[in-house]
Amino acid sequence: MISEKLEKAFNDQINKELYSEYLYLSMQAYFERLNLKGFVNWMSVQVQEEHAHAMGMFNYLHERGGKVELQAIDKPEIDWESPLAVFEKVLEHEEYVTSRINALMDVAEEVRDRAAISFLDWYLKEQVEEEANVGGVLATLKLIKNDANALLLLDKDLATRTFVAPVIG
Ligand code: OFO
Repeated sequence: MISEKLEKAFNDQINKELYSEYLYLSMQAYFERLNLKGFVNWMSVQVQEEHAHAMGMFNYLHERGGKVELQAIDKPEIDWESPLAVFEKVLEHEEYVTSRINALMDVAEEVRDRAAISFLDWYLKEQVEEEANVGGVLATLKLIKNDANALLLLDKDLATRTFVAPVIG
């Protein structure tokens, strides 16, 4: 059985993951408006990943005999200045999520829940990957600046990203 304190921390993180899904869905809509279909694809994969992250914790709480308590999801931003501004926001958001996963790990350590610590290890590794992935796109966007042709080339590249359902835990 999971402790109440850790259960609450997991529920808070489920909300953060669902908010991430919502934020990236809003970014997907932004790229639809710009007709950048590769960026749309990249975001749609991101949306699915965030949903999988939330569901990983949702299922884990049940597995541990905990109670899932869904919370209200904040309204995400809907407009950005440029694709570069979007990816700056994505990186900032992922760094925030990493800090929240670390805080969740702190609670698991505090209540000495070794099973949860081992489960959360997957999320820590995933965050390293996510930040690197986003950082790569951001670096390219910084090089591109206002070059429309280069932006369309990147769009082509982002169209190749595919969603692979993660095996969590
Ligand atoms: Fe769930 O990793 Fe992004 O936010």
